Amino acid sequence: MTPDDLPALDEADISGDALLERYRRTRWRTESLAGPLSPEDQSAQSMPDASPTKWHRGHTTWFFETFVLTPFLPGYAPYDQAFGYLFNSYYEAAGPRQPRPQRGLLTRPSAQTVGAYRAHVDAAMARVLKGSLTEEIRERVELGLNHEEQHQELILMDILHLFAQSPLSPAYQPGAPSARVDAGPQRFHRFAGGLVEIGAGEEGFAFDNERPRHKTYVAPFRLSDRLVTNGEWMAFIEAGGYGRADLWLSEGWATVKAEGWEAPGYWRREADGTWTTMTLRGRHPVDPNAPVVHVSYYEAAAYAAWAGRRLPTEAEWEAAVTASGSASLRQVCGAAWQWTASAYSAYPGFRPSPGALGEYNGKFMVSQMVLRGSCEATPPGHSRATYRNFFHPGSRWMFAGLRLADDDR
Ligand code: AVJ
Ligand code: FE
Repeated sequence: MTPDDLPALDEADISGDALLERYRRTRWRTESLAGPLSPEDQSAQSMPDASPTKWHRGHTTWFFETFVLTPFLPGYAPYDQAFGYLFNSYYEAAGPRQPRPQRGLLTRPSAQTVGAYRAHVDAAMARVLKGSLTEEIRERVELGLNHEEQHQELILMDILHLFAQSPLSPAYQPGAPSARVDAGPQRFHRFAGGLVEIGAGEEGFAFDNERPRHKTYVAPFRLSDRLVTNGEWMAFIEAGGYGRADLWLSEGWATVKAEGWEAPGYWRREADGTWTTMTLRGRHPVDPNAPVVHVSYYEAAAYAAWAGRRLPTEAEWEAAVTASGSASLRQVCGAAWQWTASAYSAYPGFRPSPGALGEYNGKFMVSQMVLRGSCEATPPGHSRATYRNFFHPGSRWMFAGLRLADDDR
């Protein structure tokens, strides 16, 4: 049994007991995700952008220790003074840290000791959550839980990347790929646009980068009711899409050449000419009806150019999924993150929080693109219509695909 099998919690219940139950379930879910992985699986790092599972388990724990326990639990003794250096990810204000590309060199502490660290912090967090909670503590716990959910997805992305390097193509979760379902024709729905409101309002949890809610003008547009499929991507490959410079952004074309890209990440052409791909269930034939995943922004933009369409802006995406009658849009959440044409930057009026937590999202607002929706690896209930994911345009180890848009002409 995992926390996903339990009935959903009432998110409106803001009592300390409810927060403690959410805390326990989120922490347990991380440990459930690590459950199928051996200590060896958990300590390897396959590339600079990916982290070992053991590091994710330690870092999410450090987050609660640093931002809740140390400032708010009188007399709290950190589990180990050295862990600040090991498990600080990128917070300059929190001190120096192990360089990200070298997290895989941390053979110590062992996975078992990281488990003990988690238990130590969980016991102290239970004391905090059973005491009287100020608004500030509540907000930090809430942020810590949403942060841990982001790392739950990263655990799966990163382990897939690691396992894809293995000649054994190990399955994280053995089993058959999900049943093939006909994707059906692609339909473009019209949206009037106009002056729309996007971003998260004051109520409820949202990351700082989703705020403030604000007005923005969107010209009339059209948006596909579904994501681009693997079958459609094969047609792009067969049409020589990866060899036509005219379809690509300059940086994209340079990356195609430098990396030798000929297909989405993890795709491999077998001796019989068919495509297979690496999934969390091991290596399987590519399902032509499933949404394409593991494509970079560069590839998504080239595909859109080839198809005679474009990617939606994040405002178009959000306006469309929140418009009344947009129930006809399929694969909004859960199928794949969807690249948008929007550069990741601050909404008008955005102010990062003071202190180290102000580094959470704001300082990354350059040279990355926004993705909307969520994917199969996203924890249930984690994403929302205003959620802004972001990655560099050349990254493709996320479960990212695309939905096409067009001007309404
Ligand atoms: C939003 C997925 C790009 O991976 O750095 C984790 C999530 N933020 N810890 C990242 C995150 C802080 C973030 N992404
Ligand atoms: Fe983090």
